[in-house]
Amino acid sequence: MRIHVTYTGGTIGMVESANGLVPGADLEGWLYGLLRGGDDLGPGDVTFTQLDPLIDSSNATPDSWQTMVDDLRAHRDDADAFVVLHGTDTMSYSSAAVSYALTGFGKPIVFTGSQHPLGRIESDAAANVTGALNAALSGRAEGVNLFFGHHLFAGNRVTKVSSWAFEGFYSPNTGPVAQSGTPWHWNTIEREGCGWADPRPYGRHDVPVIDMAPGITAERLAAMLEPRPEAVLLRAFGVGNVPSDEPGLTDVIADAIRDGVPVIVASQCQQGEVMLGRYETGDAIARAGAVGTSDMTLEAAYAKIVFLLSQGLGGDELAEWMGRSIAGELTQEG
Ligand code: ASN
Repeated sequence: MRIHVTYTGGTIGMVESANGLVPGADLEGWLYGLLRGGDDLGPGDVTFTQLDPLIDSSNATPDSWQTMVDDLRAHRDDADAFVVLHGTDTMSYSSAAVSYALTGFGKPIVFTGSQHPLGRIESDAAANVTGALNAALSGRAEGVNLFFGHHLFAGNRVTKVSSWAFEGFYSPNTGPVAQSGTPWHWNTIEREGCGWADPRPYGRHDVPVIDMAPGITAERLAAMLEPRPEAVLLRAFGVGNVPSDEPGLTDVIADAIRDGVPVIVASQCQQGEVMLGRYETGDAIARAGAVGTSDMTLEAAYAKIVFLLSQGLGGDELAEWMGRSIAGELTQEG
């Protein structure tokens, strides 16, 4: 088996500086050291790209997602499986974004990173990288995945749940694809999607993510929606409820939709499903044309909106695609 590794940055390869952790460790040397003496994979089986610049993933943008997609595509024929080393902060945005852009890739891709830099004695770097390599080599992983702690997750069903725990990620609506151990335990989760042929590259788009909070006023929400964004991801309560008794608030949302802004409603609950109109508090915005994110994670929903905008979609067409699975990012009805 041949593996290609794309190193994008993140704590895994960071060192201390006067201003906190920054990229700077010899990650490539460390990785080849880790592989030396291995029975199933040796240094000669692995190719390595280091992106320039290496970043803290809090600095990632849709342009960074495209750089990853480009590197993976460029090495498509050089390897049987792919590992992307990435910072944890926005890793689940990137893994979701890559899943939409590479639906026809046909080879497994596994993202991983770590909570501690590789140089620390208690670092989780080696465990996560060897876990990701094992998943990539397993012959059972498909599509885009994320390995962290002792679990493998679908890359567009996963969210960062802890800034410190070694089990830092979870898939609240599907559970993990596999748990590492002797042997690994694999689960069957729905990963069907219609795919996307020849996607256009990711670009930057104006998509605010706005949280509802008790007491938010119509004036405040209206101000946040001016000038008009290309789409908005509204994080509402529960199954997609907003403060409908607040004078004018649902009108602000309806006005934005009338102006052609797709309003996509997510939930502040990590686990669950957006069902607009289940309550009277979500009904008015549903009737105005807002659409829910179903059981997508926030990261999968946000990356999907940016993907669809990058394909030139907008308005009702974009809203309609939010309910259709492209790469297994949501549970489809029926
Ligand atoms: N700030 C880091 C990053 O996302 C966090 C990490 O990798 N653990 O790049």
